[in-house]
Amino acid sequence: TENYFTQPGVANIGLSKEDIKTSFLEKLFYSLGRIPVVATKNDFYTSLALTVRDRVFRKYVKSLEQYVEEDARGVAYLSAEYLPGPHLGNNLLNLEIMEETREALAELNLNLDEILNEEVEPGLGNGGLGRLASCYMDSLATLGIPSIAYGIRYEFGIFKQEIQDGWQIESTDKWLHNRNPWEVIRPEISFEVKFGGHTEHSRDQDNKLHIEWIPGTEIKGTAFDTPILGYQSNAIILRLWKAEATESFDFAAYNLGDYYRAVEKKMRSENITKVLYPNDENLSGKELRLKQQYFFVCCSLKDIIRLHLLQGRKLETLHEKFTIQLNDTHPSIAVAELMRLLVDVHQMGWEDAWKVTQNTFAYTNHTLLPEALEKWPVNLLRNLLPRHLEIIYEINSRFITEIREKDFSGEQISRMFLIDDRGEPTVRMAHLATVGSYKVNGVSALHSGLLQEQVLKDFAQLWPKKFTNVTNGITHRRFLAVSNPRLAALISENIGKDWLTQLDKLKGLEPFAANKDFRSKWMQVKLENKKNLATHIKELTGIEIKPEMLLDIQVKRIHEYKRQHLKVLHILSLYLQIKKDKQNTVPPTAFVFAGKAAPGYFMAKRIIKLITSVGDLINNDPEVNGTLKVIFLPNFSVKLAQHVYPGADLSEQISMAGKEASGTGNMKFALNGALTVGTLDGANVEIREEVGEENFFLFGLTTEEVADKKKQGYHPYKIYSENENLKRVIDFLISDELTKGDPELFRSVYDNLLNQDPYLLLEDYQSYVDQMENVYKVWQDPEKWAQMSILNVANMGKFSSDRSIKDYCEKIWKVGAVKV
Ligand code: DL6
Repeated sequence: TENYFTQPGVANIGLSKEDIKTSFLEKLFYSLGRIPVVATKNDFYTSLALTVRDRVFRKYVKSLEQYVEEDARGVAYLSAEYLPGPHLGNNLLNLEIMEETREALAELNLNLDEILNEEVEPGLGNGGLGRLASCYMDSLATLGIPSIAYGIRYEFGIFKQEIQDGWQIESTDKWLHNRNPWEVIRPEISFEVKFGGHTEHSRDQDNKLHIEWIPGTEIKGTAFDTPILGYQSNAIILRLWKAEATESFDFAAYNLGDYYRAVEKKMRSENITKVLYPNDENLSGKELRLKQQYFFVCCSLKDIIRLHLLQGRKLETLHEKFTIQLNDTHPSIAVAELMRLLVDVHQMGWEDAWKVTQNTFAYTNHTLLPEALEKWPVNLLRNLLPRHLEIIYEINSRFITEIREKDFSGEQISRMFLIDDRGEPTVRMAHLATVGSYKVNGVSALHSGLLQEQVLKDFAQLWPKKFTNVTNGITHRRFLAVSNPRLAALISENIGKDWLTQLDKLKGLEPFAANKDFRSKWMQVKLENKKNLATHIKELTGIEIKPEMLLDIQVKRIHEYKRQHLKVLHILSLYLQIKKDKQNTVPPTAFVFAGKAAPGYFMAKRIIKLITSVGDLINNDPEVNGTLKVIFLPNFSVKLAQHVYPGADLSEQISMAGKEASGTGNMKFALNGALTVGTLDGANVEIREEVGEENFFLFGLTTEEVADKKKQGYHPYKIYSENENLKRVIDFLISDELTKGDPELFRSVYDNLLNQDPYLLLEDYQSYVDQMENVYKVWQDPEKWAQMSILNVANMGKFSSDRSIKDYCEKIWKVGAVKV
């Protein structure tokens, strides 16, 4: 490419202010046919996005050229979810043209921040899992790891959340409404995907078995590519598949009635990539979900094979040139699909194909929650993917033969079966992924340990070396450099800019914690960020808060195990203390919540109503609203998150120990200087280890204590009746003051807590309230708070996604960097 790019007259892709201005106007004139006086804000945004995309593609073609030239081993990352967040700001940072662009636009009387705000983000994920995949793309690109990320181009991403009368109301997310300037369609990269039908077995003259899958329907998957740029470095591609009807049915042969039937069929095919499913609903039996998984896996594997063969290689060496990471259990049908492609389509023998398969895949588990570990009914698989079911049975039978020779009990063997035939027979997809992969990892030290001790215990005994841990990480470039420019600037002024590529350089901040002048600058930055967040809060909810208040924030999906309602119990205890005991020892605090509840998750939606009802009560009560405010920010997204983390003082990470696989919000808060109140769950454990126990507010039972408590028999009612303060709070849930005449409103929450309390809120309540007292004590000593905040940031080096990706490269993938 270099010969091309250095020729005179080649399209201008320079990085100076003048180059950017010229390109921007060219895009406006020639790509959009607009002049400034009639252009909309979206036209300006699109022109700038296209200007930047050219420069990103310039980096991409160079990276690609290098990967091909070096014949490098690469990673294919398969994930059903991505949450990239807005691309524009991040690309400007990574190209290091933020200021040049700001100035170029200013000369045209345009404001960069307003244009950045125009971007609608792709909500192609539910939360942590999809966001993690996006952080990993950033680091893969930055580190120069030859890689390609595959997923689904959902037409409607995660639903839009509005709050009406305190309840969550969902509407569709039309992120493609204004077109998406970042993607490029690749009509030539498309694959047929079969569904249904039956298989036919036959033998040739040499008695070799041939199996043909005669499908019921076929659809087509077409690639849409988005370049993902690393910092000062390479770019990689995010390739998302869109489902389309195949052209194979002959419209001309249809009479009028059949023509409409044919169109209907086309619409049905396209349904496959219409919408993202929420992750915390029971999806077993949701045929469309399985279709989505198979659809994107099939297209991605065919594409990987295409890329492999394109370079003149043999399929037997696939695992030498590619490693495929299964991001959670969602893509695990890939194990059966690769076997099918190798054995049925490419005529490889079973043993050879199995060797390639087992050496190609690696599997990351992201949850221990049984309801989230996929199990597909055998009958559904038989109808939709009949050949895959045969392959799964064959894998199962060979695997069982293998382990029967080992020292396993009958009970262990049946626990390891790929097929669970207690009740309606189902396929345990996590077992398929484990058997078909060369490595299996969890996402924090605690979670990886529990995975090996509980969910995949027998497999860990069988293959101890197969199991490992890679603690999650986040991209500090998006979550500090882009979203918290004030703090980023203060850090760089004092320790230089190396932290952008080596986060452990933040350690250099440690001595500054003792410097009064620095502490004051640090807290001034925080205050400015809090003012910015207060403006957003006012815009989104109409509620005013004073930026000097303690901003105590919990943002994440709403789920009982994450215990947003434990925070509510605490807020109510403070409220009742002020109202009934006329005692006000609480510092002025704004409690901020945000997060979506799965549309079919009754309790989670109730918890949102509980938060907003407590908010209505407190925010409208003049006796307390100078001290307490309760805010629920609607429609949490990456974009909104980028305003929230920089403004937080206190980060709430209060899940019941053993339930949160890792958490990554915990890392984003701490990186932005918030202190954490949390349990020993997920990555909290490692965050506390890094920042020091004296800089972390710990409470609650440990995982072992939770297990013991449950074993002994847990009696929430007893705790309630023995703790007067708690009793008053719980009773308040069904009081007229809160429910405004509808005593049933929170009855389900009340009953659940008193009768089952599966997530031990009552057990952990007192310890939480006590630790919050400690938080308030420290908050009243601003110098100490500032010191702790600085020490938190200084010790966040471990939680960069660059470190995670290096761990994957070393411990799992054995892939090296190819830097441009
Ligand atoms: O690993 C990313 C992220 C973790 O940080 C969260 O703790 C974990 O809950 C999440 N897992 C999922 C899996 N699906 N479900 N449910 O989203 O992964």
